[in-house]
Amino acid sequence: MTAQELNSTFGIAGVLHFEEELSGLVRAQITTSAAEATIYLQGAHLTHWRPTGQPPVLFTSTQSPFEPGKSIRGGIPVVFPWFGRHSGPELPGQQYDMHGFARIVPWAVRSVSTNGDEIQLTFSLSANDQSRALGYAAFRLEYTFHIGHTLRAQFDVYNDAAEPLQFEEALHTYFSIEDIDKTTVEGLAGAKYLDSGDHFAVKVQEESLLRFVRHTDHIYLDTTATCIIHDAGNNRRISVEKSGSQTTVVWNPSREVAANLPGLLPADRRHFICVETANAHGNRLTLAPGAHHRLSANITVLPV
Ligand code: TA6
Repeated sequence: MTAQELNSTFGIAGVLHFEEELSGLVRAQITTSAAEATIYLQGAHLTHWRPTGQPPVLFTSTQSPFEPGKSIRGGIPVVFPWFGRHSGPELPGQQYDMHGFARIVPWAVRSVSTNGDEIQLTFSLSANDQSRALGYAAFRLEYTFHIGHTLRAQFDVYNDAAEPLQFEEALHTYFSIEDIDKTTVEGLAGAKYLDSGDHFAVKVQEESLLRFVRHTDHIYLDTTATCIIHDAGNNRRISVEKSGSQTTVVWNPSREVAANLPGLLPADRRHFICVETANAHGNRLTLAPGAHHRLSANITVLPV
């Protein structure tokens, strides 16, 4: 659907408006008394959420590409059906992009509804020629954002195939923080993790507060805990409460790594951390034919 068609089907005067950028990407702009938000149809990618009275909660890079087929750097990229590099058998002649294809293809808007000062938008993506060529023939995704004082992202995977569906998934959320040196993450004490920056060595988080004193790319397994980001520079805490998720990924690149990442200024690393609600590596999921799985994250800003 074009932005014009989306506006006539789903638009709400003063609250929800769709617009097309020069690149051809279409985005939804949302403004309610509780919050404002922006969602691109490509990847059903939420790039901005700000509860009223707060600075933005998500980081999106000023250097990010906003172009068809390119991943946006920031917000909540959705990772499906593989996390990181593709690890299974690959079909000849196909390109297996980092973190899967769902974040770089256009999704459809399925429904919009309001409830008090909260608005809900549901997006969908089904198997198509492109996914079939990669070996993913019969799945359905439904992704709902509940946008209000709290942000709830709900990601549903349905297996419509006669075969089991194996996949990884993540809401690869980039949080905006004032200063990485003043930021800690609580909630992962005692959890086992794979250290991606150290050849995926298996380690255990000893400290109750994770500090960012070196390159951090940790894949915590078998954890369902709520994480609290202490964003001391902004005088706030951000709670990430999750369900249907056994993996939490925490990522903040070193200056050297950040300098080589596309769509990012080296100095940006001071102003974001990713705390990702996921099922990856040893927590990858297998859905029986006809089965369904829901992953969700509730993000709330709390006072110090
Ligand atoms: O989730 C952490 C991670 O897998 C890192 O290893 C890092 O590469 C990051 O995701 C970003 O990936 P991207 O493909 O978006 O550059």
